[in-house]
Amino acid sequence: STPNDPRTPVTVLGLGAMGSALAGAFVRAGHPTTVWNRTPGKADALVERGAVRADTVADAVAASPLVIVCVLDYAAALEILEPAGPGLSGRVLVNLTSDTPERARSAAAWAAGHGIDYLDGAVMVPTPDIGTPGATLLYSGSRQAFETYEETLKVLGGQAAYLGADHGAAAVYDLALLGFFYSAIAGLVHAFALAGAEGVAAEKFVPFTDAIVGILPPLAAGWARDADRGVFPGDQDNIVMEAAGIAHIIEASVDRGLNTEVLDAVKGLADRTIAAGHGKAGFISVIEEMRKPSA
Ligand code: FVH
Repeated sequence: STPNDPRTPVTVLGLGAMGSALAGAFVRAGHPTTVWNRTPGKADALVERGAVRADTVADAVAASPLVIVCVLDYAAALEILEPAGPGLSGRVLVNLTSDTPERARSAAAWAAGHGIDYLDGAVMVPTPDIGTPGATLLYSGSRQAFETYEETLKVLGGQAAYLGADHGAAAVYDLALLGFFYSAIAGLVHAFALAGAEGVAAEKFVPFTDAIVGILPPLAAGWARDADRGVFPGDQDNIVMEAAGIAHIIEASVDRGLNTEVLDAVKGLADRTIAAGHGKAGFISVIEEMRKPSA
């Protein structure tokens, strides 16, 4: 088969929740799929569906021109890949493990030293979304590898975005987006706790969160423009007003014996921004504090 043939053989190393979903999508799409995992039993369900279990990493790598790795972190990925380095030479390696941009760049240097065409990547969706047209996966590094296997990679998620030749770029986007995600879900859990402290069940409360979630897309687009320009108009929201609002949430939380660590951090950023003389600016102006190391 040619690289652009939808039946390109694919190898998946790592069969945790995400690796299994990735391999499952390839099997479903009709790709000859070879799988390997440190704990071999995790391949059983995939083998029943048509995947081929490799006994060793070397056998797994030898089976396909395109090798995907998705494990806990880059230390685990390199532990798996290093002994297989010579066998990977001349193949395309796509690393869908999450880690730091620095580790992505050093993995790229390792791959270059072994003649491996290396594409770094990040999965931006949960496992049930893998294999759907709307699923976003980010890639950076070898343009040739991306263009050669773009159609095959779209089996994993229809929104396959190539972010450029810097192998660290996908990890930068990944960590920035995950930082946003974790901060937001911590706020959501606090909201459940606060409503719950007054006997409001989370399931009764949750439909109202749509009002907040719906604000975010236009707000993000406008703030992105402000952040890039370094201009923070406070005509629609000003940070003195917002700091007062955050203080009310903290006070009500303390009164109910709830944890306020997440909101304390937000209030600290707002207070330092006001102290720096930006009280009339909008909330996006806290970006100046975000750009400094933590106190
Ligand atoms: N699951 C998700 O929803 C998220 C979505 C966004 C992207 N992440 C990233 O994907 C990577 C893998 O995550 P995962 O969900 O598959 O993780 P686990 O289910 O915990 O499986 C971990 C696999 O890693 C293997 N492993 C760990 N350490 C080693 C090692 N030293 N040597 C070899 N393999 C290792 C582990 O093997 P085993 O324990 O089954 O033998 C699993 O295959 C991750 O970067 C997420 O951030 C997923």
